[in-house]
Amino acid sequence: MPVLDYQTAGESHGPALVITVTGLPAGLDIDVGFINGELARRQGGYGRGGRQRIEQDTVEFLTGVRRGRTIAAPLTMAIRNNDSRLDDLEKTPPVYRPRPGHADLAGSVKWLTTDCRETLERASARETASRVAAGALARCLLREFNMEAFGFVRSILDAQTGVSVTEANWRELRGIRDASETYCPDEAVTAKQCEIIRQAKIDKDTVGGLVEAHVFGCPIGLGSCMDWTTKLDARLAYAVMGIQAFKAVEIGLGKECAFLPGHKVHDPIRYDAKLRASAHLGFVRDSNNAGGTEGGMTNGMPVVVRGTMKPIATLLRGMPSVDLNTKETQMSSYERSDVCAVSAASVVLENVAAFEVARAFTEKFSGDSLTEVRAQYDAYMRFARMLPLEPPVGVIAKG
Ligand code: EPS
Repeated sequence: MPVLDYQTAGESHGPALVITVTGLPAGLDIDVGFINGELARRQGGYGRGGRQRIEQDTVEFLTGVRRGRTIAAPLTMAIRNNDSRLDDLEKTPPVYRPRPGHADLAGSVKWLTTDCRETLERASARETASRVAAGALARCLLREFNMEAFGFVRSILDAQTGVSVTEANWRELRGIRDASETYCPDEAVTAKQCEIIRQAKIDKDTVGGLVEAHVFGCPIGLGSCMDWTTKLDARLAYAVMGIQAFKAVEIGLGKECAFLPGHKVHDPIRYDAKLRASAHLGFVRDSNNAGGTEGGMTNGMPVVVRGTMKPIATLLRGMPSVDLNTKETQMSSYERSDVCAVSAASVVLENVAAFEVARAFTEKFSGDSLTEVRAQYDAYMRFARMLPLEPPVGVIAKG
């Protein structure tokens, strides 16, 4: 049985983006409206460039679906590019002056060309539409088991919200986020972020920021400490660092752990029998500095991941660079781009993080059909609630 995985293909200005997803069980209802909604959100956010007015990203299912449900076959989705002109030399000319911060220089040398377009078409953040589609599809499975993801913008440049997200308030915050032009669940900070982006546009510059995602309802024990490649936090870090323009990733308290002693970092455990029906089985924490993972496994608290997006490398003012053909000093090339894509990146983070949780979920609860996955999930939760299954260590069985 294939494991849950995905691959993306397609150039920024080619005919389409194509996504292959393998390892979903049969019998899963696909919520196309939800996937398209996430694609539309990725296209939005204050500070986006002209491309998003041309595109209307929607997903088309090419394989692996019958009557709106998975059939366990490799599933392929396509997102057509309206701005498709890859071979048109006039509209898509070669680029010889690499942008510092972009893949242009390293890719051109790597593939032995001086035309940066050969690299940039694939390095472009347009590819993130594919990753959103894959993540949103995987969320159809997570939602069957009451797992939900919520992503938002924490900061743009120095305009940062201190809002704290909990299981109790995230739906309300989602409403505020959806009304925010920058996808920040804080009205006052949204206004500051818009002002920063407006100024960056005037300065012909770009700005980055912090984005955050929370995944709620994860049962204890997704991921594993037995092998470093199966640690969920490691997988999340890999997935997040794979998003275009990301330079750092943090789980929970993240790098702040370095500045605090143990008793202020680790989340005390208590048991509340009234809550044993929930995903955390009644093992409650009043703080979540661990970001929902300990030993690379979910601990019943929400999974919290934060990513740092650098400012986009395409600056209207240019950056000092060289012409790869003549080696003369030149300013870097400008292509239509965004002043700020942090809002879009929050949608990408939310969906790639959800995919990694779904991957770990299907590793623990594998099955050819959704019915079998559900049976496994229910059996595990039943056993976990029955603990201890054997006499606890130190207790000698009578007789
Ligand atoms: C993007 C599409 C791209 C850029 C941007 C994001 O389209 P185009 O290059 O045709 O304007 O707007 O890509 C980059 C930031 C980049 O570095 O390439 C998108 O769909 O998100």
